Amino acid sequence: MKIALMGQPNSGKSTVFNDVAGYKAITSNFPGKTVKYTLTKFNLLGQTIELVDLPGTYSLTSFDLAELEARKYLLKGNVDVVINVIDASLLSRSLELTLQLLELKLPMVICLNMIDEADRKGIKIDIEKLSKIFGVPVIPAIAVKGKGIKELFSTACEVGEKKKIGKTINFSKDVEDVITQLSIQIKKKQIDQEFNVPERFLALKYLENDSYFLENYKKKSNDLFKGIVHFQDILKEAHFFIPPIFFISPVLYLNGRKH
Ligand SMILES: Nc1nc2c(ncn2[C@@H]2O[C@H](COP(=O)(O)OP(=O)(O)OP(=O)(O)O)[C@@H](O)[C@H]2O)c(=O)[nH]1
Ligand SMILES: [Mg+2]
Repeated sequence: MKIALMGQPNSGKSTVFNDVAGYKAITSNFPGKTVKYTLTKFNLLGQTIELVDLPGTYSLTSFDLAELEARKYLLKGNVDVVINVIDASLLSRSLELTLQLLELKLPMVICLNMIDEADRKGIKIDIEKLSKIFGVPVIPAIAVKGKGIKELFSTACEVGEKKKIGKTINFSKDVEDVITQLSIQIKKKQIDQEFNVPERFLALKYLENDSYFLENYKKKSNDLFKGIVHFQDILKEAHFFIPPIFFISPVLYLNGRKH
């Protein structure tokens, strides 16, 4: 089973990785690039786990080389489970990436790391509710002390075997309408299959003007490109959104929610 550690910089991914990898880790380069990732193999309950420690990413909307490489790695389609490592003491900021990862519809587990830091700051998190909202297991951990790591990986294996997918969080109705219309067009042209991502994820990326996905789209279908601009205009008029900021809105929505 192949498991990838994804999370924002400094969330503790490498600490989780080193806890299971010890001295066995192999550092590799992404082909042709100087960006490094680390790979290890270990056994868990009779199963061989291949674990990759990806570069820290603040979101999946990025122009930073390391972040793009991490995203590409996930999109290649051979990762069985994503462990999203988040810093419990910086929950709101961390969830921006979590919401985007959920849009990829890959089996996922959240490692709610740095529980000691959150405690020190007096932050209390309702783990069960968080897990219910996202539809994925949330495992509390203190990676520096090795706490929660065993449970994290046994849960990841279970999620990978059952191919359990989390929930996506809805935007407001008018935004959802635009996403749905664009998704239908993407599906019709089978562009989602080309990138091996859900059509909804692609629709969001196009609305954000993501250059990586946009380049290919323009070449294939210029009329659809015009359609994107039209949808962006509708959203701009109603929400004044500047594309990358768009994604933050569900986080605000979650914060405003009574937990
Ligand atoms: N207090 C506390 N510190 C932690 C915990 N886990 C990791 N750290 C510390 O947080 C810092 C960042 O950890 P890393 O594992 O390097 O984070 P990373 O996610 O790999 O960071 P990037 O590779 O830059 O994306 C290190 O100083 C760790 O010792 C934890 O559970 N509690
Ligand atoms: Mg690291």
